[in-house]
Amino acid sequence: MFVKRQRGWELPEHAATSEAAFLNRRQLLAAAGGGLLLGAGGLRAKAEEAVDPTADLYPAKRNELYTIERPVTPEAINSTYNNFYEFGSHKRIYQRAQALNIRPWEVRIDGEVENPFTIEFDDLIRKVSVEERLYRHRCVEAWSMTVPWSGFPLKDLVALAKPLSKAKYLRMETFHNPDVATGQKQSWYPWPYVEGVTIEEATNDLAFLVTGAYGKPLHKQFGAPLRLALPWKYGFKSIKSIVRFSFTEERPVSFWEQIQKNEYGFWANVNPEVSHPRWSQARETVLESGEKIPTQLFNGYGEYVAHLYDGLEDKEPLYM
Ligand SMILES: Nc1nc2c(c(=O)[nH]1)N[C@H]1C(S)=C(S)[C@@H](COP(=O)(O)O)O[C@H]1N2
Ligand SMILES: [Mo]
Repeated sequence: MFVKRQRGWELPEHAATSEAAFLNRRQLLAAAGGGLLLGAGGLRAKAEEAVDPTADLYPAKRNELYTIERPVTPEAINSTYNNFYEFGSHKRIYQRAQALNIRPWEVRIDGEVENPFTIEFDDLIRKVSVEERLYRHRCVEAWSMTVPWSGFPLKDLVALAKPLSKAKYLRMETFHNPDVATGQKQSWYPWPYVEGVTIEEATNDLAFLVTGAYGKPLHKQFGAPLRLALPWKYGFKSIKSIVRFSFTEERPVSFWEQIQKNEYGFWANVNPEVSHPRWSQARETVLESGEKIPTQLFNGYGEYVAHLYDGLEDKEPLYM
């Protein structure tokens, strides 16, 4: 059992959203003017970008099927306000995250597949086709942003993996290295970070494996070199810095689900009408403006994904 103390996910709504509200217009302008917020960590990241072996893939061609109805969140804001508990349970982890070594980066594919295998990230990315998509992102803490992600459909990785018919779920795991990611020394968390989806969700067109953002290889704080984007679900489902994909018969237990399952369930589909036990999900604070806007069912992606949940409504807590 872990010791009872004040933790990030236990903050009341006003505290959970205060940092988003705190990014006021003046800071937005300061951030836009010269990328000053990036600091030393950002400069180091820039130097590494120059030698990134995937740099030739960016900017990737935009897939116009995926559009947003509000402006893209400025990179300087989005890349300095991150949830990445491996580097700390607050939002200002971008400098610490630069300690993550993302080369070489091996990805393990195992479980119920024809042949388990390990592949270098740089080989994996050459087996797929990278495109750009504009996606909304809605954190369970009631803030949101819009991002130009680059990457490839998760279903393309599923196809490479060749799952057996008994595989019903895909379980994903983040790296585990407490020497580099000091948040992982906090032993009351069930490291490594784990997330999971059904095979139907994994092969839905919207499920996107992210390798870049803003026309460049992914910043470390975004979960380089490989993270997920599931824009119809709360942000914690979009696992960062993935090292392992396992196909399973049993439903995997997610990191947050293990910590507090009545607040952060397996399904976690966005729904403005289903409150978090400690705050309303009806509205969201736009990261860059502090504006509060209505939250949409499935974060506005119902036409793509609503059918995945037909017949499950009364059986499963789909929105928690
Ligand atoms: N491994 C890992 N993945 C993670 C998290 C995390 O702490 N660790 N945080 C999640 C949460 S709560 C959100 S909102 C998004 C944040 O992504 P961003 O920092 O790129 O905005 O990442 C998700 N993926
Ligand atoms: Mo989140």
